[in-house]
Amino acid sequence: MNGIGNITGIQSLQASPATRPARVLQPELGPPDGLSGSVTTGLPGRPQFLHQTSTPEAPVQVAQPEVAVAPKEMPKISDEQRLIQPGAVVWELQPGWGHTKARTQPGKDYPARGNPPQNWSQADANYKPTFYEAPILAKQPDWADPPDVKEALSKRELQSYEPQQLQGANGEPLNPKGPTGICGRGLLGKFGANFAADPIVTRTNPETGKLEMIAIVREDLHQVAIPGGMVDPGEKVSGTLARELCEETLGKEEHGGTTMQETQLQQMFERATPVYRGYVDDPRNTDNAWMETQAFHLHLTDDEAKQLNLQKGSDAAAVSWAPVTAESLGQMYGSHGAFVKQAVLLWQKETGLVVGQDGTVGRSSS
Ligand code: RP5
Repeated sequence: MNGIGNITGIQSLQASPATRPARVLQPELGPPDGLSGSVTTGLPGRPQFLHQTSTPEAPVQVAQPEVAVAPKEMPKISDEQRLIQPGAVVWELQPGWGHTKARTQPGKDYPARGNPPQNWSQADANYKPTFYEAPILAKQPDWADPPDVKEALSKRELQSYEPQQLQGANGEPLNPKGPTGICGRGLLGKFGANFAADPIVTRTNPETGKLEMIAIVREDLHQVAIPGGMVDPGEKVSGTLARELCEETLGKEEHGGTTMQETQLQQMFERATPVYRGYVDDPRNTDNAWMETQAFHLHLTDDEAKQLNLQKGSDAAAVSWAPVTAESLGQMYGSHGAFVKQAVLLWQKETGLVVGQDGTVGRSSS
């Protein structure tokens, strides 16, 4: 197995079929940390970030194109050998796509998903999703809503990056991408969107000349993933990105105070490239609770990368610099392969470099 897959070796809600459109609420989330100016415009295939309501906290940082640390002789990469074909759009990130795993893969300890209909308009009286909420939710942890949906939504507004927001007859939020075969919240604490952030950190390996990313093997389903995590209340997204990277890949104890390295990483994430914001095709998603994320890309110089001493931390069975290859992208958790593809697409445009199917960084031969 090539690429990221190698790191495994190192170490009661019933969704009502009668849906009605919910109020479209403008989330307060806004763009993170002064990055909004570079989010919406320009490049083909770049997702439009909806509901941009807040004002950036800092002036927009225009990322300078980074020249990758390249081997002396850069290989020529033909169009056929490219990881992403010229003019490609990351289809998985377009509206209507990216809802496969949430319909077919059960999360850890979840019941089987059955055979959910394709969309809500096909979810008639015959659609009977299985109710599942993880036992931990009965203990009402502080990161979760109260079990009664009406009580939960009387305390907060529903927020989402997705343009379509639906609610069932009892006010329960309905998955914006369609039915999943499971109702209730599953393992997710909040009704509706549960917000995460995903740091895509890459380098060009000076010895192999290949593009690599920091990848973990998740503890739950043992799939290769971006070391992302949930956004804490009131936390800046750059803070989440740095904290999760430290907790999952640099051996920092969960919520163990802010280290110097975390502060430096947070500053670095303030110049990161926004890659995606919206629904994640996560195996934990249900009809009434789902993951949404903001993914950012940071390409490190060799010196910067050397300063990171990768050690597996919370939620990670393994961590490694792993080559970004066509094969490894297809094996990643949730929509993570599509996020990394989008990051590579943008990075190529920014640097003029080309990434091959085996991760080799080079120049276009055309
Ligand atoms: C995914 O779940 C997100 O993309 C993010 O990577 C992750 C956050 O959940 P935990 O890793 O905290 O479980 O949907």
